[in-house]
Amino acid sequence: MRTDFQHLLVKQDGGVLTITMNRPEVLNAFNDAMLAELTEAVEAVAQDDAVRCVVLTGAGRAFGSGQDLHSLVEGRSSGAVGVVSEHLQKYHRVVYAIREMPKPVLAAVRGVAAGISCNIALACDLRVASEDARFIEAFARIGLVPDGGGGYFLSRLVGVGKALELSMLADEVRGPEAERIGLVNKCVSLELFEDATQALAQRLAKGPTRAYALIKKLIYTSAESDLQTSMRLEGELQDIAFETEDHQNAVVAFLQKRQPEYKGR
Ligand code: T3D
Repeated sequence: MRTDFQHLLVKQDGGVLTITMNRPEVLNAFNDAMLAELTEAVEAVAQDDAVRCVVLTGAGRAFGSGQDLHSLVEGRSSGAVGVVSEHLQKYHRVVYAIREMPKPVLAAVRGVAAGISCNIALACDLRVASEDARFIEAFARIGLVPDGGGGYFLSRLVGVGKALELSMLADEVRGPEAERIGLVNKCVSLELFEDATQALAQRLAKGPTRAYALIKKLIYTSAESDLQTSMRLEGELQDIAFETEDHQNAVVAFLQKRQPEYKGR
């Protein structure tokens, strides 16, 4: 995949590809160009077998501040933004690409994650936050509803009651509270943030990647289905997992009392 983006920094370290949204002067707010680049990068990395974990983060003091409100106003006055639901489909494409990515996607959130940036973090499979992280469903502050899948992700992560509270009051949730209510998987101090993120990402990148893709499918599908449907799917996916090199080698490694080395195959 190309790496010469205008508003993204892309760096690969072993099996981990880190995509950094890079408009720090506006706290990494999304303009159309950054959104198009993020879509391109996320879709491209899905096809790259050398990448076995993706980290999504923001440059500077924030993860992201949502839709760029300057662009929104300009788009409105020029007529470029017409029906907003059509514009939202561009965001939905990124959300789907993250969810369908056949490898783990980790959001690394320091500072503010507001509006649709917050919900893109929630679309990721796992989240690490720093203690100074501030999750804000900022939409109601400007008279909007949560978009980018917010209505879906929030209630599943924190329950309907809390989802309503966060969406209506649009108060910020700091890193430690986000961990307590299940909005993030792990909250660490700012000093440990980079190391903790990379350690988790490298661990995932050295894991059984094909099983991880199947696990994503099982867990996300099961959240929408009954037990019978889930267990039917579990059988189909286990048939696939059973044939992978990683599974077969891991069983041999166990019997030989050594650690397995997963190849992602
Ligand atoms: O068309 C569609 O697709 C509609 C979809 C909408 C989806 C959405 O995401 S709606 C929500 C949009 N986002 C917001 O409403 C958040 C707006 N920003 C803020 O409320 C605050 O900036 C924050 C709470 C995020 C952070 O506050 P703070 O005090 O840490 O920073 P700040 O000083 O407000 O911001 C720093 C700079 O970033 C500042 O610029 P300046 O004054 O230094 O030149 C500020 O204007 C700029 N900035 C922050 N957020 C945005 C932004 N510029 C453009 N768009 C932003 N969203």
